[in-house]
Amino acid sequence: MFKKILVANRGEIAVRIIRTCREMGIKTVAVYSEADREALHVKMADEAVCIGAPPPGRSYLNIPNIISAAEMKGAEAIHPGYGFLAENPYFAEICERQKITFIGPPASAIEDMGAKARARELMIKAGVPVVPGSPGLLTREREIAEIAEAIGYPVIIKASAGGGGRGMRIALNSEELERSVRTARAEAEAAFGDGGIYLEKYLLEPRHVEIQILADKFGNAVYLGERDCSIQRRHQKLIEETPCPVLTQQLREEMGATAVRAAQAVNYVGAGTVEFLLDRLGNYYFIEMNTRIQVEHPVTEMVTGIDLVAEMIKIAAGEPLGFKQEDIKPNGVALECRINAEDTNFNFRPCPGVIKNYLPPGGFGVRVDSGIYPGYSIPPYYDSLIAKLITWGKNRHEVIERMKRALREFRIEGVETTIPFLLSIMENPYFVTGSVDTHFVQRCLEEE
Ligand code: MV4
Repeated sequence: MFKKILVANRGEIAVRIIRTCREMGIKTVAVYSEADREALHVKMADEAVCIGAPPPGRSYLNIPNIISAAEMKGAEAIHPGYGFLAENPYFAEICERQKITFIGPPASAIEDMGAKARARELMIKAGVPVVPGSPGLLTREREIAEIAEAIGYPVIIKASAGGGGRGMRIALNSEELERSVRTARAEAEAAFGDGGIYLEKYLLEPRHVEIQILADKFGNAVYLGERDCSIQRRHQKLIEETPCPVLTQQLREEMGATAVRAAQAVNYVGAGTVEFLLDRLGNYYFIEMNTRIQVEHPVTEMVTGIDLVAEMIKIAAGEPLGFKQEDIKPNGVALECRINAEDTNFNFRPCPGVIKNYLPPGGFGVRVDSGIYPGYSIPPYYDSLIAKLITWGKNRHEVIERMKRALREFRIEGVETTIPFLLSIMENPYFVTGSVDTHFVQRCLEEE
């Protein structure tokens, strides 16, 4: 097992990783930008190294500085968390070249899944259901119209280099198609330096259901149930839950086996998430795979009792999975609310500032993952997630009542937060009955 790990991230996920390392007897090295000298992850790690100026490109994305910090401190492995360098195949490769273990999948798997059109092709080949659309990248203009005609409108044009909702365009009919394709290409080129696009049928009101998987270096792979992440706003998830309230046990097992097949098709190793869209008829379609630990991983931990960060570390250290599919028996229901420093009255604008008072909730079935503390000043350079509130319950009713109680207990003063908005969702009748899809927030709560 590793003696020392460098955590190449900040905020709640850096704290999350440090906690598990401590439980495993592994020393930690934090890295931080000049804006994060007083950050909690810096205080909690055994050692810390400043890696540059506040803008991410000059610190948390600065590969040479991070590699140097690892070498200087003698860290044998790097955990990238999520965002920043977590899904950068070059970073994974450079780590390995410098004889530092990247705690994540092989660079080739990141690459295969990172190019979304390529991922689609590989999934089709592996027999994983995908949304009807183009086989892979779109090339000739003529063929685009033909495919759209064949699958029927509306269609969605997605950037191959995009993901998570970035670089998408919907075309409602053949008149709109040419323009949508042109804009999508231009946007993809501008945003990612890669104008590659592909096409899918645009599904109306799907649910976003994702499967957590773990795979070791010996070809063993398991799924750890699903997360329903349908409650999002502008492609930012707000609330996640497990199990998905509409999945039957049969569908769950089928999607789980499919997710494992998807992972095996790219020789996946580590923790990963296979994203599906689920329609009202119970059809499910692969859309993307996230090759990292995700923000919403705690809900899976709460029902399975498995520490996903510990599993990632053990897998990276070359240990075989310590359990089989039949050993994984999810228990109860878990919810996660993402608490952002944002002013929901002003279009969710970020609200950096000093935390004057901070009193997190507690009690049975309540977990808080956060990187803030009283007196801490939230810098303006990074994303606005300041805490994740996770609750567990025997059933959906109990977990929602517990979440409401915990949201009301939570005191964060000094900055505006999304707590009141999250509470309003917990009280929304559509949410309470589980009747939501990816357009729920826009339809029921924004009405613009
Ligand atoms: C879709 C879709 C419908 N049909 N793909 C958004 C996040 C990214 N992971 C994929 N996303 C979607 N992909 C097909 N074929 C609907 C979404 C979607 C969405 C699209 C437009 C506006 C808002 C949305 C919110 C959630 C999901």
